[in-house]
Amino acid sequence: MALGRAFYSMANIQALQFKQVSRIQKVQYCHGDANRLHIDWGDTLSVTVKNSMTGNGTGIHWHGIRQLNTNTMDGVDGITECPLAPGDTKTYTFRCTQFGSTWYHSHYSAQYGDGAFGTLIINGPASSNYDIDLGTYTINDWYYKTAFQIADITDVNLQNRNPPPPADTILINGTNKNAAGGGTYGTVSITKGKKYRLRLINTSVDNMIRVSLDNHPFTVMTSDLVPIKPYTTNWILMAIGQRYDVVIYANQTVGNYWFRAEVATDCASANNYFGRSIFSYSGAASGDPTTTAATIPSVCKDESPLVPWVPNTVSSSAFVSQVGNLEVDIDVEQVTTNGQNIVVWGVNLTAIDVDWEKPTLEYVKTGNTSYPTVFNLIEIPNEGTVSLPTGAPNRHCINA
Ligand SMILES: [Cu+2]
Repeated sequence: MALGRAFYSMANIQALQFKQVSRIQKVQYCHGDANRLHIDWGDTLSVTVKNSMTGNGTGIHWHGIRQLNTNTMDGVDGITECPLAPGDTKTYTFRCTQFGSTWYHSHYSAQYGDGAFGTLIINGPASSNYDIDLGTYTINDWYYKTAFQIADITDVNLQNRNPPPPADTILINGTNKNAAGGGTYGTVSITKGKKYRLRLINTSVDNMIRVSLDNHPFTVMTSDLVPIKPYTTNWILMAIGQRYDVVIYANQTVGNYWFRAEVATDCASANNYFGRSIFSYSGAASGDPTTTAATIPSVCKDESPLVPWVPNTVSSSAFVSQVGNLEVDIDVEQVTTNGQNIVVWGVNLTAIDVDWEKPTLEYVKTGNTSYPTVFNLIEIPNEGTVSLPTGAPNRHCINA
């Protein structure tokens, strides 16, 4: 659906229908452009999701969105809700108290790896000036097998202490040419002299990815949903789920320039191919770019300096007084099913095993404190911040 200004209201009603079109078109789970949602900072977003699949549950998680007092809208199957059965609908309603760029995705098993995701822009102040907003620009790994097939292969690999299989290619804004020359490069039209805001999001399943636009350094202005003091870089390293908004100054010779997405092998990621798209100045002749890449970094480390535009100093004394160790690791459990051991993410030496029919939040709502051990609840003494480390591989499992 086309989202016009009329949709920006306190009763912002938008509809998404999840229907698997076909394997090849799996990024079109959400029809047309309806998967790009826009709203203003402070407004209440209301999205009705219909599960039109016939053999899968679903649920939509709003990545990075604070659900203060709206926990039931968090969309995490088995934790805050039961999966939507085929034919079910649910309306997610919450207030957007943050602003910037983010995404939403299915939180039903590995389903988002088949393309069940979209992007969300919450309009608000910016810490760097620009003329034109190009909107969201997703970067993701892509497998020719289904996400559920890849999840099974990954389980077997991990049992043998091997990494997940490499992805087959990288999609930029949902498209790329493959190694055999099939497919299409995405093209972004720009005009010399203008400054463009581009909202980069890594929606991968298992790949950390670096991106760059030849001859055009990025001025980085937000990290996730936090405006930062702008800094300039040729390449940005994006972990799974991360968002960086950048400004690109179209001040180069009129022509066509490669936008590059390269898997970060130094971050234990693996992909059989690479991503390319084209930024084309108005007035440029058509044709593939012949530009050269800036030197690519090879050390797996966070972007820096990430300095928030508005510092928010929080006392760490309460945190320090409660801090404890929480072991997070991949374990091969000595539980055998069909002749194979089970590979699990262990948090505090226990794997989580949710019950689709009895989400954790239901226990809270009914005051039932007899949580099964496999729910892996970790009690914290007081309300407040909990910080968990993340590691490789399958990082999004814990990031969510
Ligand atoms: Cu997420």
